[in-house]
Amino acid sequence: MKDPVRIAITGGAGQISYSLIFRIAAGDMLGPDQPVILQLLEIPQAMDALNGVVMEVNDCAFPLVQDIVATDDPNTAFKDADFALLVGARPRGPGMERKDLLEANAAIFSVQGKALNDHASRDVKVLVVGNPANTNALIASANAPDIDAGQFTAMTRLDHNRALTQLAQKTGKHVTDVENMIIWGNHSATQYPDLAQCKVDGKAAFDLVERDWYETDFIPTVQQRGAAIIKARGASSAASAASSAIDHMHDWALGSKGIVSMAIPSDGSYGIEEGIIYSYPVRCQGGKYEIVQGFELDEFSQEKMKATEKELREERAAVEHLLG
Ligand code: NAX
Repeated sequence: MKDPVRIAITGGAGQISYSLIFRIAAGDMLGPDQPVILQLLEIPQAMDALNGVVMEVNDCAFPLVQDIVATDDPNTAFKDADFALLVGARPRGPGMERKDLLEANAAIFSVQGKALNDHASRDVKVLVVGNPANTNALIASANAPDIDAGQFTAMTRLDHNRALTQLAQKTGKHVTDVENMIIWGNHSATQYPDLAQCKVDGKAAFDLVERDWYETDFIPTVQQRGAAIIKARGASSAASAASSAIDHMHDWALGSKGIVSMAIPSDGSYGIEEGIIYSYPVRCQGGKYEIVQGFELDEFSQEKMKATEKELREERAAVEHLLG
């Protein structure tokens, strides 16, 4: 049996974690031969609820779970963490402006960035799920100068998976027949789900779907899917978000089958400004991701990519004073 790895999860009593923790414990993220130690973080007011979750994990008698830590102290939660899934965040309250939301979360993610810097494994893989995810990841990274910035990522895999299904259903094929799906930019309504490089069963997606469907149906459906789930379910995406977080970490740690979307620090690729966390097409191998280069971008794509880049630059400007 392998040595256990330490997995920190914040927002452990929240709705995403109610699926995420159990699937990680079952081995879905790192495989059926990888024991885990779960290190769960909550705010003090939610510790009773978190302890209830711990009781349930214990009641599952998962063979892979070696230990569970439940705490309201980020320094304890991130101690020696090999993986950190930052799910807990401050939701938008009544009357809260976008700027207030950014600031409230910036406060949380700067504290967590420092705690990761001081206590986590130097190789920790960080995934930020809590919104605004891209900018929260930037803040955490800015507060963790001793950890390589490339180890801070944000989640656009849910958008990627949503896009796969939309295209597969439209073309009467299966998600596994779709290659080269790309989500560019921010995990927000400005994201750009791009079909220009996509193939379904080896055929160019643009030969199979109409341009009009792409522009007026596919793109807005993927961009607005979160709101559609809230409308239908009365609560935001939870199990699907957890599943995508598992896909993101699984592929990063163990390798991706093809191209997947990850929000990562921009290195200037595709003309995107450095210093923001931007979703790119990547391939993962040997515990590392690499941006897939060389895609040709038409004017339509470039415009959409710039629009979502602009939003990320504005988000960064709103929290600049917290970036250290
Ligand atoms: P919940 O409100 O159910 O749970 C969040 C939990 O985080 C709560 O239990 C809360 O007490 C805890 N929390 C708040 N501040 C904390 C802190 N400083 N330290 C530790 N825990 C803290 O939200 P849930 O539905 O689980 O969603 C969590 C986050 O994911 C939200 O920000 C949400 O917007 C975001 N999402 C991101 C997605 C993505 O694709 N990137 C999709 C799904 C989801 O909307």
